[in-house]
Amino acid sequence: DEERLEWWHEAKFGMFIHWGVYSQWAGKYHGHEQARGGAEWIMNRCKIPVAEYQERAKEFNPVNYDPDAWVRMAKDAGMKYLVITAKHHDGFALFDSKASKWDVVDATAYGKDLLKPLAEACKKYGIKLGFYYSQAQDWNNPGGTVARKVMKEGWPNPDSTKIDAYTQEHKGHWDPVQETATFEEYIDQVAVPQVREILSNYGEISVLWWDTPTRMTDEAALKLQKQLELQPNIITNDRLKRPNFPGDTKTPEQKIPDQEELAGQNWETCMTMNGSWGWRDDNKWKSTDLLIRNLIDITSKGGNYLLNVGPKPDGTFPEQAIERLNEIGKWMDVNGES
Ligand code: JFZ
Repeated sequence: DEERLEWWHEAKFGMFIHWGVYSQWAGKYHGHEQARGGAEWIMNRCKIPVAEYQERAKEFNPVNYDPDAWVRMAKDAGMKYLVITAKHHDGFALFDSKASKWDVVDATAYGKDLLKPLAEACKKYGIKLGFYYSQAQDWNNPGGTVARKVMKEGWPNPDSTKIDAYTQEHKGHWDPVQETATFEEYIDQVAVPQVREILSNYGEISVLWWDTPTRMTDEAALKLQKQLELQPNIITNDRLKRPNFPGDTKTPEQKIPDQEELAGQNWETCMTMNGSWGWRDDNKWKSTDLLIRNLIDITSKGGNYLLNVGPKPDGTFPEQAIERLNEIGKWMDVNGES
């Protein structure tokens, strides 16, 4: 088991990529600036109807997508692995899926698998590839869950005029279409087949990064975990279902633990470069100096640093991200190991 994690410990530094059709909205809905949370949450935060969200996705056309350039930027910054959102909470698959029409091939103008050429580029440059998959929370494929925290009493969603009796009565859902299947049907007909697809069609997959185990059952978690056999050396995090599916790695988010806190464990701090995982231009960009200090702090404590980039809808990295990656690379040339 320790052998399986050897490359991961040596890697220390990786790139997280949050990309999907939410990048089209960039944190704005009908001129309204999303008030809370990352831009990848816009559909939920602003309670965008399923039909409207999917209508706009038809225009998604990242003609400037150059995965070769993405991977080179990661490599030049000293990163050794990359984890991309194969499917985030909006349920949109960046890959060609037979299990749902809500994928890049069937639902967008682009019409081509986005993960295939990325997998090829990773292989070419010797960068390990991982997939993030939102297993429970899915706002478009019927039967997927919705995080309940948005509807807690005393914490109304400032973005929405629709956090009302309807969402209260419908476990956080805001569109009737979302509940036209059961969670079990969603797991069997969408999540399990899709996890099989991403673990079968893209060569070696080194990481499966689960997220938000909202209303997961043991039964569903077991079914999903079973699929990991398709990639015997894969490493997974602790977000499949808590607390009885611990996975291999702990995932402190946006924070660096104290020396003692996670001593002796495998952990990875994931962090944004600005105030959002998905693309949004805000004035919260962290300085390169801070990013490098974080890297030093984390790795000196034995952790990994998974630093996020949120690409734009045309397929390019934000200039602010490119600038920071370049500067980190320059620092690596002097101070990195290899
Ligand atoms: C989740 C997602 O909802 C978010 O969009 C992003 O993908 C991020 C990496 O993961 O958000 C979380 C998950 C866990 C915690 C906080 C935000 N947490 O444990 O504090």
